[in-house]
Amino acid sequence: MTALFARHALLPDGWRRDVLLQWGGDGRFTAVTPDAPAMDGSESAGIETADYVLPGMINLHSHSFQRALSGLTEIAGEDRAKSADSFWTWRDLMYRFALGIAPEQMEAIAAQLFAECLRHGYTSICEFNYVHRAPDGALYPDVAETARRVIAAARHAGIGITMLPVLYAHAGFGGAPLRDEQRRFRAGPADVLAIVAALEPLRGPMVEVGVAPHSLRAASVAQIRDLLAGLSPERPVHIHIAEQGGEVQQCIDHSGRRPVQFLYDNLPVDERWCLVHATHVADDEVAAIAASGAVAGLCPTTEANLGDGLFPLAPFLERGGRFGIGSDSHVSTSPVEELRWLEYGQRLAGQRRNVAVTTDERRVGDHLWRAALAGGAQAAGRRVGALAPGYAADLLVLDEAHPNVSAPPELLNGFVFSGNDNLVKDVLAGGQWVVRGRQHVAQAAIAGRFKETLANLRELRP
Ligand code: NGQ
Ligand code: ZN
Repeated sequence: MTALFARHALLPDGWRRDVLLQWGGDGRFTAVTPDAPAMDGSESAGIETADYVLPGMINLHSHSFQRALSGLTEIAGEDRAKSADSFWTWRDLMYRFALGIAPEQMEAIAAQLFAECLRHGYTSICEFNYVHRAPDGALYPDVAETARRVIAAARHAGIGITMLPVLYAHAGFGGAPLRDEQRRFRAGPADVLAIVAALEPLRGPMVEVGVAPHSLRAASVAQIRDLLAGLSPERPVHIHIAEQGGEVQQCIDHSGRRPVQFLYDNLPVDERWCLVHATHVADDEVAAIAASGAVAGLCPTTEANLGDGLFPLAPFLERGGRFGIGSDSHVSTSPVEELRWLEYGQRLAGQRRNVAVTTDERRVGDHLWRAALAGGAQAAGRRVGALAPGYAADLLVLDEAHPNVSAPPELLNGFVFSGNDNLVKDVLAGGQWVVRGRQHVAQAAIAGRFKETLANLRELRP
């Protein structure tokens, strides 16, 4: 099957009727034709039909190994002082876990994560990969060992991936040496470029490779410059930018500037950049990000889980800012939940309704889905996020029989804001059906390996 007839499909110019979608063996759409002749009896013509079809979502921020920790850090420490449990205490637990995982375990965890992401409507992922070294801190014989494992998991599950090997050199601003428990993360500009070079043969329609300076805490401006000097100019660059109040203060103490200001003062930030957790931003920083065309990488469920704070979405959208969503620590693997939290956080903080809209698009669900597709595609650096010729053949078929699925223009608002059932029935990624009838096609094998891996990792878990 290399074609699908959709009675309703979300194309770049909006909802269209009777769309014939065709793709080739390279996993890209070859033709997308609205108002195609009715396909009654199409089954006999060998063409499958669907009622409601939309582009698959891009998950622009993932640390896949953290999927094995989700749900396990929700226990308060014995010290009940006001700030005893924080992002930083969570990070200590996460570090302890990261120290003990073997590469094949990373692969098993990532495969489970990616299958879940696909079932919920993500067809692309950006992996911010920083566990590079062996538990004793030595390089693996293959510098790209862990990156390769995560890419293998993506291939197995059938999700498109942008691998972002991480530059990680310091424990804090001003070049503080790494802590012992960060020894697996160590990678300078030359190490990251060696990983990028090793992964070069894996690039293709389903795999892209960019880079990620971990944060302004973990990478100096000089190191980021060296990294960029060695990389083709079109490759994506992601960075954690201003997630916690504490790191904003450390940046000010170190440089006299807030993180986004410091970044823009020192580096040429443009459309290839994705600023992950641009949570704590002043008005001039909101304006700078929007004007630069960089994507704000928002991860609302993780940011809520870790007590980060709220990104000022309304002023950012007013300035034409671009954003996408990521599941980061994977406490949720649903784009619906991510988008819902994004909007609801703004409503709660502002005591108002219907924030993520524009004058042209007043339906919140529609604006959220379409804006996150565009921003996510830009951050992924792959031709994804549109049902259009030349783009990856990634699409979702929603369950037409479900009471929460109604015809456009209601469809996306119902999908994003109504109920908790997963409305994604079938998923095509890179021209392959990877989810059928809500089941991932390799679910039993992937889940079996994941459970076995978790059992083996039991003593490492908090
Ligand atoms: C990470 N996660 O790299 O996994 C980070 C925590 C840090 C989030 N920021 C570590 N959510 O920022 O130092
Ligand atoms: Zn992150």
